[in-house]
Amino acid sequence: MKKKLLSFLAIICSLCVMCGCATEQKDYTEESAAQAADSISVGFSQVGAESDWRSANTDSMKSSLTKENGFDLIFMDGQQKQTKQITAIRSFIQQGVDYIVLAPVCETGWDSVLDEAYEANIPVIIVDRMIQINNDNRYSCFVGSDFYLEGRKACEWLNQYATAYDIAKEDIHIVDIQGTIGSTAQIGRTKGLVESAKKYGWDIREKTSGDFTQAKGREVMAQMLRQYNNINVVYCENDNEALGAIEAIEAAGKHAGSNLKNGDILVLSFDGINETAINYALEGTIACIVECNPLHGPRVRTIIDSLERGENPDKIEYVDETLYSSVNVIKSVTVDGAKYDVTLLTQDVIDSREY
Ligand code: GZL
Repeated sequence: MKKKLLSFLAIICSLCVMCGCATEQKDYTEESAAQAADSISVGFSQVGAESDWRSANTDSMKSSLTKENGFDLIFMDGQQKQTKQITAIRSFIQQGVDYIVLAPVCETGWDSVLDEAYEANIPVIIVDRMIQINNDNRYSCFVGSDFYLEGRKACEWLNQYATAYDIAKEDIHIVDIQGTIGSTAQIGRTKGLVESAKKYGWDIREKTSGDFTQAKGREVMAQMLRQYNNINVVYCENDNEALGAIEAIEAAGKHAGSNLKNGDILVLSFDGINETAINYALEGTIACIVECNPLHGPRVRTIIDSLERGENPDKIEYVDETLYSSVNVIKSVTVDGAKYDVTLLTQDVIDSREY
C-alpha cells in the first residue's frame, strides 16, 4: 500500500503544482502523502462478533493498530463464515495492503487464498486460532492461545476438585458444549477433555456444539437435560455458552454451583471476559473459568514493527493465561510436568484485571 499509494499521491502533487492549485491544497496533499507514505496498511479479517471474547479481541486490535501508531487498519467482520473471510483477504490483496492479519474461523481451507497473498508478496499474521495448510511459509507468525493446554488445565482442576471432595470417578457425568466445530479453540479444548476423561475414568454423556453463543448453549443444554438425568458437570467451551447452559439448568429446576456432592451441577468454562460469567465464578455459580487472553493487538503491532525492521520474530507465540477458581482448595494445576498457578477469584482480582 505504501508503495502504490506513494506513487499515486506523487502524481497528484505534481498535478497540483502544474495547475497552480492553492498553496494550502498542495501543502495538504504533500502532508497527507507523507502521512500515507509512512503509514502501514493492515487488512484484518476477524471471525465475527459471536462472543464477548471476540469483541475484546477486536477492541484490542483496533486500539493497537491506530493512525497515531502509524497504521491504516481495514477491518472486515467475517460473520463466522469462512467464505466471507476469504473474500475479505482477496479484497485486501487487490487493495495492495502491506500486511494481512487473519483470525481464522476454522483451521482448514486457507491454502489457495494464502497462496495468492504470498504471490502478492503480502505477509500474513495469524491470530487467535491456528490454520492447517500445506506450506507454513504462507504465514509469517501466529499469536494466540494453546487451547489443548487450556482444556487439560480445566480437567486437572476437575480432578483435584474430585479428589479434594472425595468424589468417585464413577460419579462424574459430563456433557461438553463444544465451540464452533473445526475451530482450534474447539479442537484443543475438546481434545483436552476427551483425553482427561479417559485418563481419570470419567463418563462423557455427550459432546455437542453450542457454536460459542449463549442462545445455542441454552438450547443444547436444555436438550441434554431432557435426555440425561445424571449430568453433574457441564464443560462449556466458552463463557457465552456457560451463561446459556446456566439459564437452561435453572429453567429445569436444577442448580449450577460448586457443591457437586450437594446436588449442584458444576459448570466449567473458558474465556473470562463476560462480566456476568466472572461474577458467577466469584459466587460459585461457575466453578472455574480458564482464562483465554484476547489482547493480541499489542503483540501484532510488535510483530509488524519487527518485520518492518527486517527482523525475524518467533513463528509461534502463545499468550499468558491463568485459571480462575471459585474454590480455594486448588492452588495450582500440573500439565506435562509444568505447574500453573490457579487464581482464587475475589473482587480484588476482578478489579485488578486488564479486561
Ligand atoms: C479463543 C476464541 C474463542 C473464544 C470464544 O481464542 O477463538 O472464540 O473462546 C470465541 O469466546 O468465540
